[in-house]
Amino acid sequence: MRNLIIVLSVAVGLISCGKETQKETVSQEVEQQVINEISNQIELKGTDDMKFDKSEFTVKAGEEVTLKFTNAGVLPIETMGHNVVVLEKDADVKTFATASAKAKATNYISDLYITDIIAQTKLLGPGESETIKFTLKEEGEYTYICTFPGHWIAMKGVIKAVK
Ligand SMILES: [Cu+2]
Repeated sequence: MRNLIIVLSVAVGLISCGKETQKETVSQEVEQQVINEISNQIELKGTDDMKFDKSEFTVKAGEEVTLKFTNAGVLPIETMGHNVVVLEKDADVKTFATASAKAKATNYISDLYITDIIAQTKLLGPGESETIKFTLKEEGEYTYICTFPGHWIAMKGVIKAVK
């Protein structure tokens, strides 16, 4: 899907010659990397600039999702570790993230709000990957974050589950 968006961007660039605004709109979509296509196979990367490479996915509700997460950075886990935690629809993301940021002994997952968690990876260091599987039973929007201290505000995205 990402490739398709880039191809479209080039095509618009060629046709619009001089219509700068149109070109800019399309390139912003590439930056955000919102995945509109429905697929239960998800690949996500975390980077040294404290970002996920994708901010939105759409999956089928009630069917198993496979999420492969990679820490694509080079900085050490102690200063730039990343994880992915998928939260329940009704979770208070800020409360969960704030508590988890203090839970160093349990790899930044607070045991106070364990029921908010649908799925999680381990805290990963540079070059590490982990694949997790989970099912989003109901339709709706599920937030995912990285719980390493200070990361969740920037490292946050949404998985939309549809029927
Ligand atoms: Cu992180």
